[in-house]
Amino acid sequence: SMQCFPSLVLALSSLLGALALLQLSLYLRVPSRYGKHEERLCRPRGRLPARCAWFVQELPSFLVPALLLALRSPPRLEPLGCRLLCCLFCWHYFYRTFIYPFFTRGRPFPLQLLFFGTLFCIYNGFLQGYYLIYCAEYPSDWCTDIRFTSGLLLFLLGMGINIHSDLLLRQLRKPGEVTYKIPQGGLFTYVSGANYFGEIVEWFGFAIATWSLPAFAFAFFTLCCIGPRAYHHHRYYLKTFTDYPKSRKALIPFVF
Ligand code: NDX
Repeated sequence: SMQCFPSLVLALSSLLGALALLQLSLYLRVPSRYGKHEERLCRPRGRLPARCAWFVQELPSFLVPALLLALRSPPRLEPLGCRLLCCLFCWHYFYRTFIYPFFTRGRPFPLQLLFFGTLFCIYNGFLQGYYLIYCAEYPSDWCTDIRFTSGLLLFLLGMGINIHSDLLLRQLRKPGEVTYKIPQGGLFTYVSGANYFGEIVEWFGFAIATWSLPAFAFAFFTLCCIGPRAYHHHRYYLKTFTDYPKSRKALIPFVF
């Protein structure tokens, strides 16, 4: 049966960190080509409805750790920390897989990116799940440790911001509409990438709560992936809407 190989965790986490840097160098200059940044030339044949695309792409990040958690024999009852943290990860991806796609009013998603997105979700789902279920060791009072409690708080806060902001974006469109408007309300009052800000806070909270290399690597990946995207969204809005609120920042309220 499976066991912990620390060198595997180290290798997979390092590769995730390297992918993060690759993304940063690619996407600082040009945004990844989906949603409002898709090039007009793209043929409709190369796309899948947003609903299917997000479901397929994010499913492995829920399924892989959930299966690892369920199938481990003997089940890992101790310490509580590992199961709880693994459940947090699955909880986010339960939302992203089974709830978010069914309400999205997004444009069809490019198949090529869907392919890489799915690969990424398999990879990361395995890394986080495998680490928490087979490798992580926490003292029995981890749940009262300041890292766990503050990290959990940040995770919940970030998730709240992310879900609320996704909802505000969705309400900008009637079903079937694909036009872009100026997001209003919630954290959009302060930043153009409110949903991204929430997601980034969420995964740094998760990293602090798990205090692990794989989780910090993933938080860093998230920052490098959607941080530049928030900046490109911001530039798009400034270019498109002459009445765009001048005081609004790209990603971090009052700062950047
Ligand atoms: N999926 C994470 N890299 C990504 C898909 C793309 O979960 O090859 C990373 C995620 C993947 C990426 C994923 C990994 C890296 C990939 C990349 C593609 C290339 C890249 C594979 C897996 C790659 C290397 C080089 C390393 C191999 O029509 P529309 O779609 O624009 O409509 C939008 C709508 N909307 C508006 N409606 C009206 N008016 C406006 N002004 C509007 N503005 C937006 O709202 C959408 O329906 C919706 C949200 O749009 P947007 O653009 O704000 O968010 P989006 O980027 O679609 O993300 C949706 C949610 C969001 O909450 C975000 O935080 C989360 O997913 N997310 C997204 C990406 C990654 C991620 C989280 C993470 O890293 N944790």
